[in-house]
Amino acid sequence: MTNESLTFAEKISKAADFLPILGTDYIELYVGNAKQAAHYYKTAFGFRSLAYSGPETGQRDRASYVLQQGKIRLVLTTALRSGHPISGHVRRHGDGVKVIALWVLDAVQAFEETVKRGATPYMQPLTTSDEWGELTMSGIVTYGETVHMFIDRKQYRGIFMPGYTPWKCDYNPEEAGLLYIDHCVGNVGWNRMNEVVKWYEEVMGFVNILSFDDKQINTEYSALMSKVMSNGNGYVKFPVNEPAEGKKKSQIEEYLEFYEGEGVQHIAVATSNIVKTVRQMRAHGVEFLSAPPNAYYDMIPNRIGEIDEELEQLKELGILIDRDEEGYLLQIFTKPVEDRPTLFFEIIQRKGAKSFGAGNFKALFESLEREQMLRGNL
Ligand code: TYF
Ligand code: FE
Repeated sequence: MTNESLTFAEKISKAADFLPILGTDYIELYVGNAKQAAHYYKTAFGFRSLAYSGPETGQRDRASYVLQQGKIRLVLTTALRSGHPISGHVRRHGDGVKVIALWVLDAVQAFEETVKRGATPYMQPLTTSDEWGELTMSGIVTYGETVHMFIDRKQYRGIFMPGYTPWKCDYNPEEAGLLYIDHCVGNVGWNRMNEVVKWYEEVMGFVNILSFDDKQINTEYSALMSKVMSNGNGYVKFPVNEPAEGKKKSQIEEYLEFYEGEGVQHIAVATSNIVKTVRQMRAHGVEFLSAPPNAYYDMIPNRIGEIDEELEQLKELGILIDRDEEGYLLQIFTKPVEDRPTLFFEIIQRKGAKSFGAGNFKALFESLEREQMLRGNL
C-alpha cells in the first residue's frame, strides 16, 4: 500500500511518540504596542482578559497581556526599551508570531528528545513556581526567528504562569465563538519547504499528511507549494508553504519580503457556527478577503452537495466551502492584521472534513492577489 492511499488517521498513527503533545498551549506575538493590540483582539476577535505581566508585577523590561477565548490563549508582548531583543524582532518583522507554545506532559523530556535529534535550543528547561504550583518550560527554534516552547503545567493550577497576575478588566466584549487553534501555517524561503518538513519529521516526530505542488496551487500570476505536518494525535498541525516560480510575485514572496524572513503566515481558529462568528467579527471591524464571484456559489450545490447552512448567508459573508471524502468544511480568511502584508487569520468550521480547503485555493488566491495588486506588490 502506498502512503497516498492511507487516511489521515492512518498516516498520523505512524508518527513517533517520543514527543507527546496535548495541544497548543498559547501563541505569543511580539508587537509594537501590546496594550493597544490586546484591545484590538478583545474588541474585534472577542477575546477576554486573562493575565498580565509587566513592571507592576516585577517584570521591568516588557509587558505581556494574555487573552483567552475557548481553548485559545493569545499572549501579546512588547518591550519597554529600544535595545531589548523584542524591539529588534518588531523592527525587523513588524508585529508577528514569536512563539507557538505546545502543551506537553514533560518539558524536560521534550527538550532533550528534540535537541538530541538536532533542534537548536532556544530556552533550557526552566521551572518556576508560585502559590499555585510549579510550571516547567523549555524551547527550541523552528523556521526563521519563530520558536516552539514546551509547556508542562501538570503541577500548576494558576491562571496562566508564575510571574503573571490575573488581569481584572471590566471591558470584556462578547466572545465571537472561537474555540481552538486548528492549524498554524509557516511561510519559508525558496526551496526550504522540504528541509523544514524533514525537520518536523526528524526532530519532532511529525508526519506529512497532505502535499500540494505548484501544479495544484497556482493562479494566472503565481504559484506555491505546501505540505501539512501533523503530530501523532493530530492535535497540532503545521502546514509549511514555500514560493514557486510563477509569472509574477507570489503571495509567499510578498510575505517573505515584508516579514523580512520566514515566519507564521496564518493562524486558523475553529468555530462551531461560522456564520455567527464572521457576522460578529465583521460588525466589530475585522476585514475579510473579498468574496469570490457569484459563479462560485452557483456551483456549490453540484460541487459540495447538501449543506446545513443557508447558501445565501455564506455568499453574503464571503465564506468558502470545500469537501473531502469525510465531509465538508467552511472557511474564510481575514486581511493581514498589520500594515505589513504578513500575518492573517483563518476562521474554519469543520463538518467532518479533515482537509484544508484545496478546492478553494484558486478562488482564495485570486482574492489574495486582488489585495496584493492594490498594494502595488503584484
Ligand atoms: O492552511 C491551508 O493550507 C489553507 C489554505 O498561502 C492556504 O488555509 C494555503 C496557503 C496560503 C493561504 C491559505
Ligand atoms: Fe489554513
